[in-house]
Order: sequence, then C-alpha cells, then structure tokens
Amino acid sequence: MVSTQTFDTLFEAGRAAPLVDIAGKWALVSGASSGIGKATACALAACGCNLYLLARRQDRLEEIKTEIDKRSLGVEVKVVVGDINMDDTYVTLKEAGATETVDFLINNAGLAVGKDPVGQANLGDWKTMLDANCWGAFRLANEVLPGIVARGGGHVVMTGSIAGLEAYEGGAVYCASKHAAHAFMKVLRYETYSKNVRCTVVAPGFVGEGTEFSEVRFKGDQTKAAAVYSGMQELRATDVAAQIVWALRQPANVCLDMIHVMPTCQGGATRVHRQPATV
Ligand code: 8X3
Repeated sequence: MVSTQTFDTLFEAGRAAPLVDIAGKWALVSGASSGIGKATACALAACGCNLYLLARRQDRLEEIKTEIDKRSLGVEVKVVVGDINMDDTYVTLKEAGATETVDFLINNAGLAVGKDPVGQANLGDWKTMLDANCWGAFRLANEVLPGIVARGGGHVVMTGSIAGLEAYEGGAVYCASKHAAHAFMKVLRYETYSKNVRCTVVAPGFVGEGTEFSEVRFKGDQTKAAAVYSGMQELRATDVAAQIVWALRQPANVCLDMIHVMPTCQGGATRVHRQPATV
C-alpha cells in the first residue's frame, strides 16, 4: 500500500521529537547504586516511572530512594538489595512484585576489573567480569522477560560498550564479555520482535564523571583512573542515562536496536584526542 505523510506531519516532526509519556511505567534498574544505573534511575523517576532499584549496596539505594521521595515525583520506589548472581536475589525480586510488574528492564550492572594482558591476568578478575557482565545480566533478562511478554510487551535495555564493538589490548575478557552481551541482545531482539518487546543496546565509549568505572577497573588507584580521562571531556553518567530515556520514550513503532554513543573527542576504543596538559 502506498501512503503518504502530509507536509504538516513532516514539519511538525522536526519541531518536536515525538517522545512518548512513560509516567506510571515500572522500570527495574540493575547496578542502580552508582554511575549509569543511578543516573538512569533518577532520570526515569523524573519522567514519572516507578522503580525497582537493584544493587548490592543498600545504603546507596536507600539514599537514591530518599532523594527521589523528597522530590514528590509521584512515583513508587522499591529497593531490592542483592547480587544478580545469587538465587535469593531472584526470590526477593519476585516477592517485591518485580516479575509481575516490570515494563522496562535496564540491565545495567557490570564492571571492568584489571587491565592485564593475557598470560598475566588475575583469574578472579576474569570471573568477576564474566559473572556480572554475562552470567548475571543474562540471568536477570531470563527471569524478567516472561512477565514482560505475558503483559503484552515492554523494553529491555542493556548497557553495552565500545568494548562490545571493538577489542583492545588489556581488555581481553572485558571486551569478550561485552561482545557476548551485545550478541545476547541481538538474539533477544530476534526472539522478541514478534512479541512487542523492544531491545536496545546502549554502547558508550569512555564514561567517567558520575561513575566509579575506572576506580573499579584500577582497583582504587586514583592516578590510573584519572589518567583515562585526562585532557578530554568524556561522557558523564547522565549523558548515557539520557540515551536510555530517549530509547524508552520512542513511539511504539520505533525500536533503537543500538545506540553507540561516544565522547566527541573519542573516535574509537583507542582513539582519543586529548588536550595537552597546561602547567
Ligand atoms: C567502557 C569503555 O573503553 O573502557 O565500557 O571499554 S572502555
């Protein structure tokens, strides 16, 4: 069938992006205690979304809940303390009602630990990354998806990475884990496009400000952590949260399968334009 859109429609689309109201939806955010997860939780609360905040650090989650509550946004916030690799986390999530209510899964928990080359790496670091970035994230999707499908649709967002698109020295297992996460999401897309489920990978380059990413990667070494972002303006946690909200607020017929978002001065995983240090 040939159909047309009127000129009025075309001009109007340029004036106002057709963002959908997501107030009243329920979002489950993993890794909500810091960084991209925390920024996304606050951004979604500002949009009127009810939240399950999932992470291991209860005090951080309670602080975020308090900050949301005191802004009287009219949203409900449930704190779920747990590790995405532990069985009891899924019991808690079920008891909190998450499997019955979630519309949006923000599958964000993950980390990089260490930057040692293969042959010198700490196997514990590898296991930590694979547990969080793959096993835990995949399990969380597996647990939450059936409810989303049963309720007629929803949205799964995964925090991916430039490391899921490119590999770099020192990142063998982190890059492998993010490549796997991207592949998992592609399969999920194939398996759910007929079920009114949208799947989005948000794959950022360097995200520093507002996160603990590099401090965790370099195990508390502040000098090494800061050097990652020296002479550049990296992405902030809020920049990535804005992309997640953008994906969630697209019209129902629009799925952003992949948002690859980079700092303007970063052309690739190892291509960064830095300003020389001034003395
Ligand atoms: C984080 C970005 O470049 O450290 O996922 O892999 S990078």
